[in-house]
Amino acid sequence: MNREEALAIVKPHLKQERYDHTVRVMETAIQLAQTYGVDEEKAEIAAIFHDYAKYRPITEMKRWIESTYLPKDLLHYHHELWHGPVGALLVEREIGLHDKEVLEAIHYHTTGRAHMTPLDKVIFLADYIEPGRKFPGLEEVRKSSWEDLDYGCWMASKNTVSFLMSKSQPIYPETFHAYNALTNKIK
Ligand code: DGI
Ligand code: FE
Ligand code: FE
Ligand code: FE
Repeated sequence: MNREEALAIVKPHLKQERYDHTVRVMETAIQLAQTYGVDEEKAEIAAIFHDYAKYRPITEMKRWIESTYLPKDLLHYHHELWHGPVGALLVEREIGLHDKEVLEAIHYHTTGRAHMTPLDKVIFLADYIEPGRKFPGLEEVRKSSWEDLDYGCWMASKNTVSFLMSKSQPIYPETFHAYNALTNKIK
């Protein structure tokens, strides 16, 4: 599957603004992959499909979580966290994409996880820094992202945790696991 084929497959599943975000994540992910010696084709395909399940009805995502191997604890957290894991499942089932590394990068793109792979980090960070994003503190993260992949991910993860805490939101364990593992990794 080449880039054009993959984009054509994902397009009908997304709104225009989300499709435009996807293209920017793809471009950013390829640049990060080139910078850090990560497989560019895997970064491209994972980026294209990372938000594949973003617009599935909440009830459908809930059913996929209940009826498959997906972690049941997701059901106790915000449904915004479901589209990554459900997306990985559906990209495998509906698109027939079986690359485990790509599927895991899609699965964990929102929360991160402990001991993220380089491909996980590229997708997690590209989703955070793509040029259409506007978060407080983003310019600093953008700058670090091209100097040190772990440091960039750590800053993105730290910002997300701080933001959620400032809003008194529950934080999913994997989000903390990502933050803790990255904190131990940077010096
Ligand atoms: O799908 P996107 O909008 O491109 O981005 P995303 O998949 O990274 O989702 C980002 C949202 O997920 C953002 O609003 C922060 C939220 N989020 C990330 N980790 C957690 C979380 N929300 C809660 N409640 N708990 C988390 O641990
Ligand atoms: Fe997402
Ligand atoms: Fe993200
Ligand atoms: Fe995204």
